[in-house]
Amino acid sequence: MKKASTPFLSDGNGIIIDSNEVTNYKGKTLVANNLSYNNGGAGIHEVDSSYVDFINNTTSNNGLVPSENYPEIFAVRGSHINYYNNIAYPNGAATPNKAFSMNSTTNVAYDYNVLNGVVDGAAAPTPNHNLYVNPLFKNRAGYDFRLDSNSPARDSGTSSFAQATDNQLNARPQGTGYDRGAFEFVTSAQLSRTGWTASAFATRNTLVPAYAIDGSTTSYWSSGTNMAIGQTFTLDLGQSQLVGRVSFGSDTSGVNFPSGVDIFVSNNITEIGYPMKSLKNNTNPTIDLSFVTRTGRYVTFKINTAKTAWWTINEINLYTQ
Ligand SMILES: [Ca+2]
Repeated sequence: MKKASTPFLSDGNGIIIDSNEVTNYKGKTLVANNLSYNNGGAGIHEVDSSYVDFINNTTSNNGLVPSENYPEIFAVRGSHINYYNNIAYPNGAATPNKAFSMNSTTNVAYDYNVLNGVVDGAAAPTPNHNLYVNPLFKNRAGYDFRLDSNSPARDSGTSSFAQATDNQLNARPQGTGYDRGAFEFVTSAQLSRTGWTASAFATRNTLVPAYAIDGSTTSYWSSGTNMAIGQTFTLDLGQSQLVGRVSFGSDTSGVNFPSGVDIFVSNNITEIGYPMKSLKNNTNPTIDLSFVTRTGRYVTFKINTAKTAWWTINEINLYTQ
């Protein structure tokens, strides 16, 4: 952004807690489980504020305004501030490449963070559990800031200030401990079909929705009508579970599969939110889609492209990721 005092590009922070001391706010502030990336200013910025906890945030690729060289996490004045379990990974364009910068603050505690860049103005805590290494995101260039299976942030966070859920409202901790960063690592596993029920907008004679979840790829559900936008097929998993990958095939016709389908994971069968994945221009009878793992009881498949063919599903497989 531009402002009167600096009539050029400046600032533009992803998250800023600004001047709560000035406004006399006396309560606590929690900033947790956020992903902040590709901002001109800092990923997370605190100015003239007190009693703020920054927990389990991931900040990366920020400080993009060349003249400003903002760090990923920037603490300026203020007091009684905690930084725990965060990941800060500068974009590489700034000089120096600052992960964490602090000036004129008092009573600031920071530990158990992954700080993959310069730290200035902040004495290292004693003992020091910060890691000064690459956090190993799943795909940083592709903006997938979940943790790679080899990430040093896995299970290495502190349970102090621990959050019960992560950025996707998945339960923490998974594995042997709390992770650092916004996304708790989810181990890949296939979900059991026990307790599942299926329903569909329409059914062809005896080719019922249950055939899509009976464990056999030869039996299938069929709509018996051409595919039109908005048609749905819904799985009720019986209870909330982690879902991050969906695969399903069709009958043997070679045509009775969606050209386009949206996948939703939700805990409310009617308020299904935004799609976790939106497939279009599909020509493959076998569909396999991965997305950020979400906790939900209902998996909804919704046609997003009309097609002159029946909709069939021979067998649905779900995975945690
Ligand atoms: Ca089947």
